[in-house]
Amino acid sequence: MPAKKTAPKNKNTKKKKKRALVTGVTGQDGSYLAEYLIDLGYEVWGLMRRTSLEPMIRIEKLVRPERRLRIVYGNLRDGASIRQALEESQPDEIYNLAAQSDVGISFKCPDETMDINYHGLGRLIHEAIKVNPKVKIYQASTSEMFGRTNPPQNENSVFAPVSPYGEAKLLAHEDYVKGYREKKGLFICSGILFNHESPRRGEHFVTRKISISLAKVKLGIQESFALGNMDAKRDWGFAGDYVKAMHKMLQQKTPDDYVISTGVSHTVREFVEEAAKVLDMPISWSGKGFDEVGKTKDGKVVVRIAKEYYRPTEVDYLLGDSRKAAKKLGWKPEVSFKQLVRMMVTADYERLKKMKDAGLL
Ligand code: GDR
Repeated sequence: MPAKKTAPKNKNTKKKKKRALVTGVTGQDGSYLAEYLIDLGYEVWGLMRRTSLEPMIRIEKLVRPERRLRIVYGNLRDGASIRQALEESQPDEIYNLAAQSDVGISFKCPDETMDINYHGLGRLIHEAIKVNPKVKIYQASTSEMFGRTNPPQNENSVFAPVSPYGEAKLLAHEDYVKGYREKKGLFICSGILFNHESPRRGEHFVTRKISISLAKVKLGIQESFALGNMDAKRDWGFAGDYVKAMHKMLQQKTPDDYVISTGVSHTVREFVEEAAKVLDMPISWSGKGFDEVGKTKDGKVVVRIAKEYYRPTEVDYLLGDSRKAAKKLGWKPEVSFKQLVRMMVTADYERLKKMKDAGLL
């Protein structure tokens, strides 16, 4: 029998690696996304601002060096620098995660927040379509755009932001995501992400502040800590789950917007309670308003309220309805609230314990 003919091996038929540019790569989401895309076989470029700090010192903590993240310099506040970064990285997909992302700080720096979160996306789009008109763009939108709209919030809910952060993100969503998609045919998606946390969360966000502070209390490094509004309700998910949704959005035939959330909401107070339980240090509350305190079983006050952590205007209740993402993207969160709290608290406790044992704290 004649031998079956096999096609000659041709090196040129090797599929070209997809290229992704991630802005905000040093942040929580950027680091998870970069790792995820590298594992999927992407060539990943991370946009970083030039600073006097040696960048690899910070980035090594976030993305393991053997995964070969490529760094390109640029700043969303400077169009020319973005252009150079795009020319060098030649991305098929751009994930715009860079932002002034602290809602509380946005009241103190509204102009800077607007410049990065709104105009920054405009600069990125203008340069990106010159370099590659077919580029696909993911924009990090946010549940803060819903502001005071009643829960549950989904893609059809009214936007009513109450912070400079939420306002800037909403303008970016309306003018650049919807505007460029509808009028110019750009492939651009908004991920309307509800709060998403992890052991890599910035230390000023409330979940990480709680996990670090309670771990310090447990280890005897700190006596107590202060919080602001503990009645605020948030729909907290795991950032590692959420970056998968970002990628899925850009793999669809048509660009669209998606709410990404868990559909479960808790108060800040409940987050404290759950975190304290993980440390086997249950907390009970007494007093009201600014006089409320959280005490351990032996009566030690470990949580206080401080006016300085209240915001001029607050988003009271966020609860996402991400049925559209489940149906169209096949996306669902995998980590529950309890698992998330345990993950964060355990990571901080173990890290701080090592430092304490080594005499560093
Ligand atoms: P948020 O997150 O504003 O929802 O935005 P944050 O963790 O800062 O606040 C959550 C809620 O906790 C209340 N709070 C405190 N917040 C902080 N940071 N520090 C405190 O001491 C404190 N005490 C109470 C806040 O008032 C608020 O109600 C995050 C950011 O990541 C945004 O960039 C993102 O778009 C949204 O989540 C989805």
